[in-house]
Amino acid sequence: METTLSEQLFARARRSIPGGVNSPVRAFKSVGGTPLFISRAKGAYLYDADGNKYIDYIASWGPMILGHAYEPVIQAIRDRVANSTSYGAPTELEVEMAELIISMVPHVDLIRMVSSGTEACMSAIRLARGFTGKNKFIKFEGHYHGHADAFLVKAGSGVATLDIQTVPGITAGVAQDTLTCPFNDPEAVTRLVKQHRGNIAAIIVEPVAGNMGCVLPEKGFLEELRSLCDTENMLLIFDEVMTGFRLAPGGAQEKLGIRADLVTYGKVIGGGMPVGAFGGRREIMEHIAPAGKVYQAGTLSGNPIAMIAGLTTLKVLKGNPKIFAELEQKTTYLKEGLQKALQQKGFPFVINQYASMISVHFCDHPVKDFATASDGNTDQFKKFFHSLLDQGIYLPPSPFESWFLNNALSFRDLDETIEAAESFVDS
Ligand code: KE4
Repeated sequence: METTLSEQLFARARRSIPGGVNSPVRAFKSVGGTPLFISRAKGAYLYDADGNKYIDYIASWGPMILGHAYEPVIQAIRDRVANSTSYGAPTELEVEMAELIISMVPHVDLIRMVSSGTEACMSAIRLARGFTGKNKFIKFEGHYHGHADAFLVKAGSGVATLDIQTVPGITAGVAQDTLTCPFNDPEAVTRLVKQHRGNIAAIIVEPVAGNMGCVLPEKGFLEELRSLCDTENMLLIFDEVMTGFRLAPGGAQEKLGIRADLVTYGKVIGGGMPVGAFGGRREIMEHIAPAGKVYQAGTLSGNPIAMIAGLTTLKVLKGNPKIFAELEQKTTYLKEGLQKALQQKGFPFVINQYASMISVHFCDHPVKDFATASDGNTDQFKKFFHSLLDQGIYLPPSPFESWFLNNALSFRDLDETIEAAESFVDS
């Protein structure tokens, strides 16, 4: 691929933006090479500054579930933007959005809009602390809940990609209240709870992990977390920034049949615009200011343009629930095709899939937590990533990320992806 303009843009960007990007995972640090500067996108396709076309498996890290420039979303934004872009005052759109989300997901009576998944998760932790009066919380190694200080302890996504085990700037005072243990290890969680009995406000978990590749909860694990939270007076927080409105209309709570006390959302609910949200049952959420004293705020929270983009996206998903089954069917087709394409190449690999989340790991063992996700052949992933990129297939540039399918992907696109994997040579 000719990528001269991306290379020139990256050199220019590095002169004014740290690392040349506004979010580390975009920098291709772990796969090497020059990040592509995207100029436009439509449906399942991205087009870079040099005019190269790519089949997109990032979907803006999840939001573009309907595909890029989905006409009803674009039209809704066009119609709304003439009425100004922000007021700093309540609007009917925010009420409609809250009512729509509450109608789609279980166990949420009240919901607060914010502008990112990070804000949603950090607010949920603050609320859990304010509601229970306890300071500590448990997160799992390799799970990523955004870049708030308390979460940057053994985190996934870009933190794992850049292998930053201890993030400078996170004080001991903050880190001491963040307890971590391996995902899918109920004994480790029980030991931690016993060790800190009476001091843990919450357990926050990605119910299906997407930030160390796609890693599924093992049978009974989430049920064990639910039971521990019930017996130890802790809140179970499902971080559904990725899984929400992707796995099912009601997200992981619906798909897995597990009740969370608080749930965080992001990505899909903004339709590509900056939106996050956190919600739960009334007795907890009523502690949030101004109803209660747990302060949380945001200038652009519930922004009307972001709301109309998210509302339009969610209405399409609510009105066409078959989209979830279509996405799952396409992902299963892709997994089966990749399985066939790679299995005769003589090197070990594992493909994890859950609904429309999927990841390929170059290793000879199951990937069930951060330790096993970290034990893959990263050089082989780099070569695989670039081999497919050179063939017009744009995968997430890190082995510590889930791929995200969008529903604009055709079976021809999937076949092209499988054919590209067939021609991958681990040279
Ligand atoms: P944001 O603050 O990036 O909107 O959301 C943070 C977040 C919270 N929870 C989960 C489960 C998430 O996956 C994320 C963000 N996901 C990454 C991709 N793995 C965002 C991409 C990026 O950092 O640029």
